[in-house]
Amino acid sequence: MGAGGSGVFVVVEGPEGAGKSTLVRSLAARLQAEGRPVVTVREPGGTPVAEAARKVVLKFPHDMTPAAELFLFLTARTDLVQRVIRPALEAGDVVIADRYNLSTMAYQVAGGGLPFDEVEQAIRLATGGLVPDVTLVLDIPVAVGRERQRAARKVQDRFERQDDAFHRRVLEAYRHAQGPGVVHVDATQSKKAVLDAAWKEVLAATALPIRGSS
Ligand code: T5A
Repeated sequence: MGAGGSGVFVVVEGPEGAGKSTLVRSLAARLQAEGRPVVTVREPGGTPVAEAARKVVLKFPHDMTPAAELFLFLTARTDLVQRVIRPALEAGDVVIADRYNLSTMAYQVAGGGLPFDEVEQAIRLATGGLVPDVTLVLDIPVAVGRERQRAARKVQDRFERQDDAFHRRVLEAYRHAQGPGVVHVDATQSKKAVLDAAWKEVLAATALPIRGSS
């Protein structure tokens, strides 16, 4: 188990349009069907403070420095961790987060050019060192993910309007991500195949005591 108590902390990561929200919903449904209490969150967001920070960082109509973005994302994260994620983990729930620390490393460090070590320290301060048990990194070419967003008629935020070079740096950062609990999943597969691959990893990495999983 991670640093958060007796629960299990699962994070879904990846570039734009990779299918993160879709996978979070389907993983939660499968866990709930197994009788497991689940809390889902999305970053940035999930508390009044975090939603306020989300509105500014995603919708502000003018330029913002990567450092200003960083602190808005971390304002959101620290409140979400303290008010929602830690209490849920302490209660023994499975928490599934749509984005977390790796997004900051991909977008603000690889994309925006902020220094890795200092951002890592700032993240540690914001989260109290809470790290996921499993991080599912969805892999998809930039063009395919953006086409999925277009097809879903998603209104673009400040990051989605960045150029292809920015999004390629983000993708490369995700592709190089490694460490305890980090698993890469081919997100160009069907939704069911992505869910099945993710489910196997969640079970293997956390040894969830779920019926029919042995
Ligand atoms: N950000 C965030 C930072 O810069 N730093 C940070 O620290 C954090 C936390 C958040 C933005 O903030 C940035 C990154 C982001 O730019 P957001 O609005 O929360 O933005 O949106 P995203 O996380 O980018 O989510 P998207 O909705 O764009 O993408 P998802 O969630 O990956 O994709 P999803 O599930 O909505 O699916 C998109 C479409 O594809 C279809 C779905 O049905 C949907 O239509 N789809 C599939 N189609 C075919 N095959 C599959 N396997 C499919 N899976 C999904």
